[in-house]
Amino acid sequence: MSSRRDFFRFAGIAGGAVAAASVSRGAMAALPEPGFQTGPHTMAPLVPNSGRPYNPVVTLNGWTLPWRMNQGVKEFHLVAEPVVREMAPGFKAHLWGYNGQSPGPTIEVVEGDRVRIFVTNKLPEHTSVHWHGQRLPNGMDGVTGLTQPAIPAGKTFVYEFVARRPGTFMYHPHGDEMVQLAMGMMGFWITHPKAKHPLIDEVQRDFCFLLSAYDIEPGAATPKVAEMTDFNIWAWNSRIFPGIDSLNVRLNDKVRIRMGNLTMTNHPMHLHGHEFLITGTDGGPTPKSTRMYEVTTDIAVGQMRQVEFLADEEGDWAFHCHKSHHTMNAMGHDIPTLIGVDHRGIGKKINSLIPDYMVMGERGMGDMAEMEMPIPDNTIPMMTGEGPFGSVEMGGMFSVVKVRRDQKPGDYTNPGWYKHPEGTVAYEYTGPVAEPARFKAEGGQSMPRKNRSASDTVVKVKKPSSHGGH
Ligand SMILES: [Cu+2]
Repeated sequence: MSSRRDFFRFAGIAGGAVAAASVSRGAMAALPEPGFQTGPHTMAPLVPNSGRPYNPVVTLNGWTLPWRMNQGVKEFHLVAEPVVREMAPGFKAHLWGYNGQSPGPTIEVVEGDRVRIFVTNKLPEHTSVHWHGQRLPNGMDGVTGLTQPAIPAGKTFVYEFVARRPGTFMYHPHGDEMVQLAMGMMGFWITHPKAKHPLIDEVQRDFCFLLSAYDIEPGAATPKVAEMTDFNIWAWNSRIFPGIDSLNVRLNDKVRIRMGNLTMTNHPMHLHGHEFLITGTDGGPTPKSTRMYEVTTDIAVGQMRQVEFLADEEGDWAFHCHKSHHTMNAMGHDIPTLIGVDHRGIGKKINSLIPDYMVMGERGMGDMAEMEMPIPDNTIPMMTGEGPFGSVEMGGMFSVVKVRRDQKPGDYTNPGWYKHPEGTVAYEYTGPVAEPARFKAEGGQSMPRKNRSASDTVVKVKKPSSHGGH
């Protein structure tokens, strides 16, 4: 966590040559100054200093856009532009985003606020902004061609509406969507309740992030935008583990996590060590009668979900997408399963022909996290992250909820690794190991086969081979 000041640069829009060409100097002076962010760090919550009060959220590896009040209207300024996003240390992607980063800044408002958003387009092509999930006048819905003309490159458009219902929302372009979403154009929107709401509890920590996916070839920096299914970068707020900050909370805090899915597949989000309730969906807060305790919730494409739990177990709790390929970083997928194959000697022979060749996967692929393979520049290893007990062997959509007794209220700094009390960590057994008794008699089927084949068929599992749906 860094102070907001470190990463903010407030830039007068009049300095931007592209924007200046489209709006007169006098009009420019009337625009709210857009805040910009240059780093991928989780910024401290932006406590409102004007307008109605609320408890601000913390955007994981992101930030909240400042606003100005103009005669009772909350004014924001979004600048759509090419950005460089550090997705993890050592891996930078050339994306499109808003105000210096992808995703764009989180917009936080209060139910009933009249909101005016200036959108300046500094992209090489037209765009628009759709306010995903909001009730608003049709002409403010941001669908290029249907509800408005596209915002041409270099121009500034204005959106204005009242944030009518509290909840968790997103924003993204609705014009050349395939390209612009694949390039990282998206942001979070939160409408806080204007008063105590029977279905919205007070929480001590309120986090949010967007699920996004990219197809970036190892060694490249720009996503392939025509990809439909074969993504290789699975990100939270355009960050991948170990580049995703931990969610640091105090023991017995009530914690809310808001997520939105702008990838092209669903993500079953799974929290260790606690059970959560789904307290919000696309339609806002959920009726209490619908709430069930879960440890995994699936978020479909285009959906928002908010979950809440009492962080009453100390420790470092994994929090991740449960599709195991989504907790991996870029890798080649056209590899056969080699588990159980005896490679002795083969590697040496191939090395005499191809010096960098490594035999991989004969005992599973966990070793790969520790191998020092030659990889192209600007490529992150497919799974990594050094924990207190070795490699975490994860990548992609993975982070850690750190629950600590001595975390101060309102302190979001990383407390470091959990110090497990003596005798509470799984350990190696070194005594004698007896062969376990196994059931040997035939049977157990509800419908026994009439004629058994002479020999048993043993099926071998093949993983992971080439597959398109990753
Ligand atoms: Cu996933």
